[in-house]
Formats: sequence, structure tokens, C-alpha cells
Amino acid sequence: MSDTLQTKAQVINQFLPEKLTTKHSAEAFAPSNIALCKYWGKRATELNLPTNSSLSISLGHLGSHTRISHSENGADVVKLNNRTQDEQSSFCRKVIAFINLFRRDQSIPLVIDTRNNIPTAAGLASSASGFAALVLAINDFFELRLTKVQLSAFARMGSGSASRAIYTGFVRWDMGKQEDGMDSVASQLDFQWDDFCIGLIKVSSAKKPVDSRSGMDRTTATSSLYQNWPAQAAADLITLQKAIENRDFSAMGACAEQNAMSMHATMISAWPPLVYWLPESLAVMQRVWQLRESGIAVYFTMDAGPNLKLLFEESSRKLLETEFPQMDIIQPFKSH
Ligand code: 2P0
Repeated sequence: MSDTLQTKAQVINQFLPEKLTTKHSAEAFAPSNIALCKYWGKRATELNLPTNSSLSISLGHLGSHTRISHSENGADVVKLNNRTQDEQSSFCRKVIAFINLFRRDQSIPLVIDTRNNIPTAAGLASSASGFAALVLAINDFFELRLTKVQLSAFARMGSGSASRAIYTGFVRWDMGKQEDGMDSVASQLDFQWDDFCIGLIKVSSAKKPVDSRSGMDRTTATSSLYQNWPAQAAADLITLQKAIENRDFSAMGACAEQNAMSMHATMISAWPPLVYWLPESLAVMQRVWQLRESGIAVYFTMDAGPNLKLLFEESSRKLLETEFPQMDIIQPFKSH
């Protein structure tokens, strides 16, 4: 797997005016998303170019709000959930490094204020919605008039899954094949599924020992099962898209669950092994399998962590709320 020769700065620079103009302030929102066909592995790390296409469902009103305004004191200020972040913190450094791709050498001190409304109890990553909201706010603040394709490509350079967070509903991120990644972008599938429910079950709030970026790198470098992954993901993407088009909930759920388990199989066979599951994760999986045996259409998916996301329809909601009282329920297609 070789890295592309182009840097983020080189790719982005082609789409920027020489001298930036600025607004007084700009604000943007991007939703969090959960992959039904996972992004797992990169063919090029600098631009976060994936080895497979992926498909996600966005989480409606749950995500990140980012506001950009001029800083009065001549220095950048980065805030997260109303708290000013230390300039050495990894959050602050990531945000400033990303903004600098656009600001380049122009002295425009900024206040970048991000608020996540993802319930802390949900155990969801916020880098996808965070980078998508940031790129949308940058586009507005600097009056760049970028297209959605460009916004998705630039969000991907912050975090792969952020490419999908430019859109709502069902979103497909095509892996693309160009070296500059400008064809590795997401698009929205034109399908509503009003009864679709996602149940977030958090089994642990402990910081995970290996973050998903490192986990992905370790898996691609050391797991012999990984070689099967790109072909399986490609087949799953087709199955999922058909199931969504046909409103076939069981076909959709079964494919999403098997896709997540296959991704975890590649992690488990990495070295050193990556087992994100906790005993409580397995207990929830087993309960889901029992419920399915008894005729309830419920499936799960999991990311690089111990928490589960249940997939079900409105008709099973009451029963599942009783089974899993700790679950946060999201209906991506219902307005709140
Ligand atoms: C996904 N994950 O499709 C997959 C499933 C985790 C497991 O996207 O390195 O934070 O920033 O591109 O986007 C999490 O990985 O990785 C992720 P980077 P990212 O949702």
C-alpha cells in the first residue's frame, strides 16, 4: 500500500482563491453517522483514501455545531462544548492544522467553537461530524463556494468517515481511484425509511486502548484475514443498497451485522490482537440473537469499540425498550 504523492495542502490549494475574504462569522451543523458497511483500511494515509466503499445512516439532529468568528486578541481560540482547549491538546492541534490548510500563511486569527450534542451516554465518535461541520463552517466563513463533492473530499482529509457526514439519511462513500482523491467522495441515497430506528447501547465509557485509526493501520498491516475484506465489503455494499431500495429490513440488518462481525474478525486476527468487545458486548449480542430466534427483527452493528448499535423498526420499539432500558433511540428520518 503506497501513499499518494500529493499532500492535503496541495490538493486543497487548487480550489482556493489566492487571497481569502472573510465573513463576520459562520456556523454549520453536521450529523454523526453509523456505517452499515464499514470503512476499514486505507490505500493512502495522507488523504484518508479507503480500500473499500462504505455506506452509512446519519443520526438526524445528533452531531456537531461549529461556529467560526474573528478572534479579538490576535490568537486562535479553540473551544469544545463551551470550554477553551489547551493549545497543546490533540483536539486543538487537529482543528488548527485543518484550518491552516485553508488559511495558509494568511494571518486571520479565529475563534473556532464546536459543540457536540451527541449524548455522552451514547459512546459515539465525534470526529466524523466534527470535521464535516468544520469544513462547512470554513466554506461559509471564507466564502469559498465549494461544491458538495469538494466539501466531502476535504472533510475526508480530516477523518475518513467525515466524508459521509456532509449528507443526511443513507449515504454512500465511493472509494474512488484518483491519486488526488477527488473522486473518493460521498453522496446521498434518495431513500427515506421513516420506521428505521437505531438503538445506542453503551456498555463502557472507558477510553478505548487503541483508537480506530491505529486499529485500522494495525489490522491492514498484520491480519491475514484482511485480504478478504475489500471484496466482502464491495459485495455487502451492493446487498445493502438493494435491501434499502426494497425496504427489506431483515436483508439490510443481516448484511449490516455480518459486515460488522467480519470487520471485527479482521481486528481479532491482527497482531497484537485487537479485541474491542467486552463481556457485556457479547452478552448484548447473545440477547439480540435470542430475540431474533423468537421472531423479533433486530440486528446490531459495532464500530472500533465495545458499544453496540441496534437496528430495528418502529414496530419492535416498545419490546426492545423493555429489553434494553439503557438504550438511547434515534429515528434518523423523523424530525425532532
Ligand atoms: C466507519 N470507522 O465506517 C468505520 C467503522 C470505525 C469502524 O470510520 O483515520 O475516525 O480518521 O479516517 O473515520 C472510524 O475511523 O478514521 C471509522 P480516520 P475514522 O464508520
